[in-house]
Amino acid sequence: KMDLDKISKKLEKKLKPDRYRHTKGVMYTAAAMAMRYEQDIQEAMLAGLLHDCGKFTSSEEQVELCKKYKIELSEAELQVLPLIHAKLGAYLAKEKYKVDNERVINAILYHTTGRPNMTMLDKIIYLSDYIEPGRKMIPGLTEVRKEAFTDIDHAVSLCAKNTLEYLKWQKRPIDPMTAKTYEYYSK
Ligand code: DGI
Ligand code: FE
Ligand code: FE
Ligand code: FE
Repeated sequence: KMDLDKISKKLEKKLKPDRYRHTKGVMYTAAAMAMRYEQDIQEAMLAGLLHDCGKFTSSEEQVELCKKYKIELSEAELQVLPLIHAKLGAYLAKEKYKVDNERVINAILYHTTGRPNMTMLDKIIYLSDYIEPGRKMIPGLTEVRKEAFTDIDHAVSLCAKNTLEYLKWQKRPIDPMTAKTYEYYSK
């Protein structure tokens, strides 16, 4: 079993400096949210630390790695390459970083699209990814940051709404899971 320090050192070698900085930002934000919502702090930090471990290489190579490891990709994922790192990351966390905690694996798996009826850890990672201190300022971020520590479900709904609006504006294809997350949390 690897501890946070050991995984952190591995990731520092694997990830680009900006991605590594973001990863640490998500890890500490997840720790703060775990404190606020009385969740396991170590577990939140582990999920935060590993959430983007699939992003150590290009999308094209991520697709190749999924083939190699026999990770099945949906039609949507093959069309929307930025989604793949979540699935690849969940696999790597389990197989390469020896995480045997299913809650952590799921939080990594759903950190990009979210999902309906998320666990507390899913929400913490989904939101920490969006609000960590190093994220560049975008409209609505201040409100999500505040709501993340006030009303977590409302924060998820705001985050999903912002993401969906941004994707529509960019005319990018929308993964059904991204849409379902918004639908579920906007009610
Ligand atoms: O890996 P990060 O950059 O830290 O963040 P992330 O894993 O949340 O992925 C970010 C990108 O994924 C962001 O630009 C929004 C995008 N995304 C999320 N859901 C969808 C999506 N992109 C498309 N095209 N379709 C989606 O449904
Ligand atoms: Fe990510
Ligand atoms: Fe995200
Ligand atoms: Fe991230």
